[in-house]
Amino acid sequence: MTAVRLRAALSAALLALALGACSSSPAGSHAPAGSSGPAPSGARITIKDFRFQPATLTVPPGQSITVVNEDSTAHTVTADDRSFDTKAVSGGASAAFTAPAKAGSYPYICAIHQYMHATLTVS
Ligand SMILES: [Cu+2]
Repeated sequence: MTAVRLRAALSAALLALALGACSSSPAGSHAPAGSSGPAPSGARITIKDFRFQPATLTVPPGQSITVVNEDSTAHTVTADDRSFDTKAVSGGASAAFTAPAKAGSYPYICAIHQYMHATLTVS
């Protein structure tokens, strides 16, 4: 008899614990997966509103550069001299390329929207 009562009390306590754990976990405290992982250690170019940000970026030779396209249309990061070219990066997607090994100033455009200009400086 007492064993049955004990078990009932136990399961009630467990239920309360489970409910408490549930309601104490704030909804939406976690960022959606993929949108904000650990910050990449390399450089980054963000494309937004048909503009490269920053418009001028200076990196060491061979630096890995992440390109994040925050527009809804595809863009590219294409060096005028073709020393780098991400090809089309879909809207909302990201890509990466490696900065040239040779120091210098590398103007680049979006090959799809050729009025989009920016410069990568390697030094
Ligand atoms: Cu574009």
